[in-house]
Amino acid sequence: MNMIVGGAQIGGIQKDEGREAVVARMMALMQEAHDRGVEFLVYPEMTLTTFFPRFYVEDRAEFDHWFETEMPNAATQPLFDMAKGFGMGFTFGYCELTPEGLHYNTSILVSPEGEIVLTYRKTHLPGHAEYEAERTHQHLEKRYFLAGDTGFNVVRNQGAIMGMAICNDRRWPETWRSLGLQGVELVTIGYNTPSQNNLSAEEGIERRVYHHELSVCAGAYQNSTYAVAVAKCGMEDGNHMFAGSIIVDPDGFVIARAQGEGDELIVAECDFDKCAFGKSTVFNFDAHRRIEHYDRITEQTGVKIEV
Ligand code: CDT
Repeated sequence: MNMIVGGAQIGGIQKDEGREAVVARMMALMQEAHDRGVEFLVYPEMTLTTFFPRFYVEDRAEFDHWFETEMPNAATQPLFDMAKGFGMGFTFGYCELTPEGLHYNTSILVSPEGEIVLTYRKTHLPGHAEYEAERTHQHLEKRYFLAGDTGFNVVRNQGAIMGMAICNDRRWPETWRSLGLQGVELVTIGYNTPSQNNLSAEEGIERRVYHHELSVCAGAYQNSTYAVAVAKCGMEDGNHMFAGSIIVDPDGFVIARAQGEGDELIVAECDFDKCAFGKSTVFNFDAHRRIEHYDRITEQTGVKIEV
């Protein structure tokens, strides 16, 4: 079964840029995607706002304006309407504030009929919760978000088994295997990755981009699935985030790659029948996994050295 899949990379969003302006950019990419035959489109993590966890506020309620209390809402309804008109499925990330007052870094998957058919709340939150004066850059996701409560689920959408992960999740094999064990055929990943956000002078942008690509290619190969990883990138409020949006096939090869750091569409035709080869041979989980040796994966969080 073939599907033309797109990744809508979004260039930097500045602090003062309103949701309507961002949605207009998303719709321009959706129009281009439709013109190129895209049937399912992937947008980044936190698509609607600047990547505000780089900023510290003592009273976190001052940042509630970055969060959405309903979805779709007035700003995003035109995007939902456009997709429905095109018969296109899509996914994007945003900051969710629930009626119970809980804050999540969330991604939704929307069917071509305009229904939200899967919601995912980010599991692996990088960074820290308090201001750290010794850092050159703050990364305060643990201050502004709760760890997600959904776990990694899949949905059958447009004939393919789809699942979502968000940014830092892509670096963890547990993410991929949780989806792989449900037969996933397309993993979507939105990300915002600062080019500099820790104290290590050695870790340049090339190494960061390599680690991103390595993680996505390995995850796709080891679970025999397509993956679409899409950046929000470029300069945001004087801070750089790398681009590097890619579509990867079940062999772990990059089949589409963004060229720049701005708004840009990448497109690839995915043949989901190709997922079956890896899933039935070297990664035939039923035949080859040895769960009797995997207890540590779920019983232990950090490293314990006992020798
Ligand atoms: N948004 C997000 O999760 N970013 C993190 C930055 C970690 S610093 C290497 C990421 O894993 O890309």
